Amino acid sequence: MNHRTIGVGSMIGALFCALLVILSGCDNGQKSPAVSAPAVIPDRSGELLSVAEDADPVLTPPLVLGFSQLGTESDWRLANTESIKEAAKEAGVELRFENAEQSQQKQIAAIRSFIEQKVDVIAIAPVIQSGWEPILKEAKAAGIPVIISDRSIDVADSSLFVTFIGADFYEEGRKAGKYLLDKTRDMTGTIGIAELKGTEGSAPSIERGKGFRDTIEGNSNFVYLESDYADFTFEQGKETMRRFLREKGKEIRVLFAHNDDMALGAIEAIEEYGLRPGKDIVIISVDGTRRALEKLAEGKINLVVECNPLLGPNLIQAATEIMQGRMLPKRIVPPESVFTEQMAKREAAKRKY
Ligand code: GYE
Repeated sequence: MNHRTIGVGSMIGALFCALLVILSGCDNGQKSPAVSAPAVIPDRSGELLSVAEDADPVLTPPLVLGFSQLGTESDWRLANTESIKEAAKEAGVELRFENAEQSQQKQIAAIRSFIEQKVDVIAIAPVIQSGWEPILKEAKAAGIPVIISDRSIDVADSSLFVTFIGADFYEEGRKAGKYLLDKTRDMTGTIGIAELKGTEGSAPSIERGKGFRDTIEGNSNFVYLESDYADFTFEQGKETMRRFLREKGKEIRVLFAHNDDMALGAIEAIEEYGLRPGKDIVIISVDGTRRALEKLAEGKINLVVECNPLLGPNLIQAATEIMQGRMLPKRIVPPESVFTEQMAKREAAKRKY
């Protein structure tokens, strides 16, 4: 048996909590059977029975969380993974981690394997927005609660997941657009925009793009000269920006990059081309990684809209609360701001990722 041993104090605490849950009849509104206190998890009833048979009630299993991460494409993603691993470790949660390398098929396979393993909770950072219904139905049928983390999904039946923990990408796009309106208010003539979009079909790319467009539309000075997907990576950002410059060269006055890595790649392409990033071309980016804040401090990026990758503590807390039968909000949005050139130096110095 691989159950962890806990102290007598925690055992009394756990029994007390279990009793409270039973007495209060509390639930989290989910049909999932895994909604009671850890001591009475139905999906693991076999194991719990064996605890009783062994007459060794000081043993309790750790919460098992299966997490399907979408990939390793950016500094944001690496910080996100680190945050989740750290938070799980601190809370004594057993994390089963799978990296899908940008493939939805791999994510679906990982989720199916988590179902077979009978994990307590499944969390998914979904690479794209659509196509999740069938596998989420399988998880629901198995009684395993699902948390959506980072990127939103497009499903008609919202009972297929317990909560979505992630940023408001539309608002991030709006912040970028508002800054541009302000920054260019004294510019005359046509203002040519290039846009580096993230992964096609992904929530942050769709929403950031929309928030930005909705905010600047109505101002007839703006013209989209170029807009293409660069998969949120440095390399593709650089390659795609090289092409934009070859095609539209000096007409480009603004670059909106949907993340920092693509902006950093684009900066190299702009310098190669002989223009000054941040001066000849206004650059707006999203995330707030240290490398981007350093470029902001150098004046090579003009604004970084923050997107917070440190979702680990929220995610682990949500998984724990689900297992305790607590009610969770359907949406949990981390606090986020923007970084301007003035604040960049100070922020870059204390940035961990
Ligand atoms: O902005 C980007 C990453 O989903 C919010 O994905 C995340 C985005 C983030 O690759 O850097």
